[in-house]
Amino acid sequence: MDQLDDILNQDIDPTETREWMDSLDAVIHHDGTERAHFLLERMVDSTRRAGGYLPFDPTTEYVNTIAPANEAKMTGDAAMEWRIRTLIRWNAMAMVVRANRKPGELGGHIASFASSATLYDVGFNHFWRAPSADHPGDLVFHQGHSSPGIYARSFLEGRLAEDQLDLFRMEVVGKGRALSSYPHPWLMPDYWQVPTVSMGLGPIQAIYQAQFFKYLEHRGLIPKSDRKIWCFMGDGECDEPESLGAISLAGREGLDNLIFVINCNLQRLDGPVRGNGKIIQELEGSFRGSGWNAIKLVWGSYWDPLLARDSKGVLRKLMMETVDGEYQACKAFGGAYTREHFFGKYPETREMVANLSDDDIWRLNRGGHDPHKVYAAYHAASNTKGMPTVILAKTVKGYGMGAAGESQNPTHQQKKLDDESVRHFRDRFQIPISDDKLKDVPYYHPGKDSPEVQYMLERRKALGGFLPQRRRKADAKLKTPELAAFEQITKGTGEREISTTMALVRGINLLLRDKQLGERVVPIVADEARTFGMEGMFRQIGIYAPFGQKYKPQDSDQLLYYREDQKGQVLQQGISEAGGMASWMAAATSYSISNQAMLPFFIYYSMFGFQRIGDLCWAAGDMRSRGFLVGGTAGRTTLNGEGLQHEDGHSHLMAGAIPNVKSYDPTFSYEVAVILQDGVRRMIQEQEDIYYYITVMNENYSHPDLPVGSEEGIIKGMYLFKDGGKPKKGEPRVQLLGCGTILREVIAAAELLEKDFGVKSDIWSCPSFIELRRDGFDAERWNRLHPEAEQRVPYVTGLLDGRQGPAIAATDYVREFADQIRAFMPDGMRYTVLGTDGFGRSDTRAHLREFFEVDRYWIAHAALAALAKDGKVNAKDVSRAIKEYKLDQDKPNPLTM
Ligand SMILES: Cc1ncc(C[n+]2csc(CCOP(=O)(O)OP(=O)(O)O)c2C)c(N)n1
Ligand SMILES: [Mg+2]
Repeated sequence: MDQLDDILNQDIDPTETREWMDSLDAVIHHDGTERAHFLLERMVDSTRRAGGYLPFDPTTEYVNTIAPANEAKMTGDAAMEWRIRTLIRWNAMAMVVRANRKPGELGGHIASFASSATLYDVGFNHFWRAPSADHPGDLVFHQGHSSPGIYARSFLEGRLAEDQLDLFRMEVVGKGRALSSYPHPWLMPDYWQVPTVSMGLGPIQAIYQAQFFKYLEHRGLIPKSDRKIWCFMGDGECDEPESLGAISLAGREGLDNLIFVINCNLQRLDGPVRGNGKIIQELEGSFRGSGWNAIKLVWGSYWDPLLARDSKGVLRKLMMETVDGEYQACKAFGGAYTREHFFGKYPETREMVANLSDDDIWRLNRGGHDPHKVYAAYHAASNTKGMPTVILAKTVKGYGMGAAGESQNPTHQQKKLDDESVRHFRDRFQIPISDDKLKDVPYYHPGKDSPEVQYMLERRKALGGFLPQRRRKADAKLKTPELAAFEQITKGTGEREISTTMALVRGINLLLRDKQLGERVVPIVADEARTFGMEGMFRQIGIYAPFGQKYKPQDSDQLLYYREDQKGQVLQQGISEAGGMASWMAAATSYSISNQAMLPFFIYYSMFGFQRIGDLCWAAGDMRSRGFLVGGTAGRTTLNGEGLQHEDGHSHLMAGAIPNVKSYDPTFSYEVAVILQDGVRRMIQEQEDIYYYITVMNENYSHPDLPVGSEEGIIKGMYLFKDGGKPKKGEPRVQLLGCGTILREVIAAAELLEKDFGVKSDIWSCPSFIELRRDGFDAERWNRLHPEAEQRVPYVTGLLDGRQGPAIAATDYVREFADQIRAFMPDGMRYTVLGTDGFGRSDTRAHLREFFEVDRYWIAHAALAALAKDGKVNAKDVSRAIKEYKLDQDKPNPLTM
């Protein structure tokens, strides 16, 4: 039997084949495998040139990529590291089991870290550098639900105290000492750097972080270094579109600072990842096809002698034929089962293990549990040049959990080990805890002077310090320009009509000219620069291209040609909002990760932001990102022709759900300027952990001057745009509120009301209903808690108090948006809200505003209806408005259309 049997059986000339094979063997013997590879590639080339079709096969045999002879030898004390790892395993398990013996359903995971402990340990002991005077530090993305293992290490290192382990997942009572369920920089700002537990967000972020490191280096903002990004993820997690969605970018840009470690324990939450296939092979193909160096780490050292004896390739054939569901069963059912069902398939393989006991067969380990093999893979990955590396490490889910979970389908949910399972775990890892203490599952710390702890500390010292650790603020103190520097956009435009998008782009251009901040501005687009009038930046500051521009751009004879440059400043991320967002997050956290504060602007179609990539936006808040998201062409009726999928009427509600996002919908150029300047001041100068969402529109109109003294109101979310004057006694009066382009309809409605009905209005511009709501509820809450103190007045209430109602608000967003301030209307002031509830559609702006009932006529009508309810005008006046303004009384509710 020969591995080549199948092929040879179809062989028309076996003697000739044998001669070729012998020649190849001779080449391998004399000149090595690289030479053999070279010759084979030449032959493939020649065959292709002769017209042969030779498709690329992206997968290799189901064995380790690194042959034993080529493995870098692990430094350090392997026995000591095994001891340390057992202690980490124990404490990680204990933390979860103890949490789940308390009342409260706290949850937690044991099985995932059990499968990846060796993968982490080898990194911590030998590869991952902390930031220090000599090195900027590596960035490690941990699998979110492996956090107990990371805490357990910190506990042994003396960074976390025992009481803190008992506060795992008890963050309310823990008051800052507790340990968060998963990596959350918001909750543990000195510890975790990246939120990873929403599956897929770690990998996509890691890719764009790696790109951003190179960007900073190419632009000369940080020195070139060998720092790396290590991203751990699960094999099940790879099914998230974000996990593999950007890997081709990493291959294309040759991100050799990036290493993915995929923990292939063959299981996800419910069961096998690829029961009927092989996840490692599948991933190898995807990554190699995308230009990655794929290192398979399938088998541990105990397999080496068997594979060395596999001269006919039968074992390899068997390994390839066996599917993951069967591999899982082997680990679940043990040595005898494996002998029978795996090795027993062929006489040659059955014979191979004839003199191994069932226990020996059980001990045949997987690559991800063999520190020597892991070390060799990490060493190769760290030294790979010109391409990113993925390590596909085969492991056992629930390793060491025995009957309670090892390779069991439900193991992912196993968090309450019984006494017997705890005893098994102790015995398996030889933890020095006596039987009588076992029932409490106590933590075990060998003492700070123990050889184990000393070894750990020495290793971390050699690598620059503890990990994980997070920097809260950048060192450099940066000053932001005063508002006066934005005069170009605080001044009115006179007759000239521009959009708020243009105003914002001008604002960014002004920042680009700032001596300190100019180089820190990072404009990011997802193939929409022209949509937002930013193509001027192409020429001016260039588009980042890691290998420069290798072609003559088609428009090179134009002033504003498509200029790509290694030092380019614009990040053009192509049609990928998730990519643009991940890229923005890298820039927005650079103050922490690289001690370099940057000022990123990601500008996109507002509909494709919070709605499409909302989970990244949430993670960005967690991660304390600082920067501007700009929802371009916003508003349900303002982006008119594009129709239902493009017209955004709700992104502010989503932005408003993220606690540290400030969101604004400005109408006028000067509002954009004030918000921009204040945002830059708070994020760059004050280093506050907030980020901004600003919607800007593509509707052109003229803009007035910044009204004196309105800055504070703009930032707080509301200011008096036009005072109707002191009302005469008995004279009806309305308070009109609005934002975005619909504020202009509000202003026009005020004119109609006065001209046609003699009703005067006070007009309020409300750039942030979100900020108003937050302020109002904060005051309300405080008042409830301090019933006898002088009561605070919500900002909105204070502004409207003493004015004559009713109040009417209209915006280009769903009614809920402006409705957020209803609770803070002064007592007795009626509040009517108009908005764009319902699916958008394409038509002219005027038609859409009529359809959604937010144009000047509908606003004026709503004001009269409210006045009638208050008894200030007659119902007949309302009817007259309906008639004169030609409002269709029988029009169906746009929500239903
Ligand atoms: C977006 C998202 N969906 C679902 C989950 C819930 N979840 C947490 S872990 C997990 C299974 C993970 O399997 P795998 O990636 O193979 O990791 P393993 O635990 O096996 O190492 C799931 C579904 C999540 N955290 N994020
Ligand atoms: Mg898995």
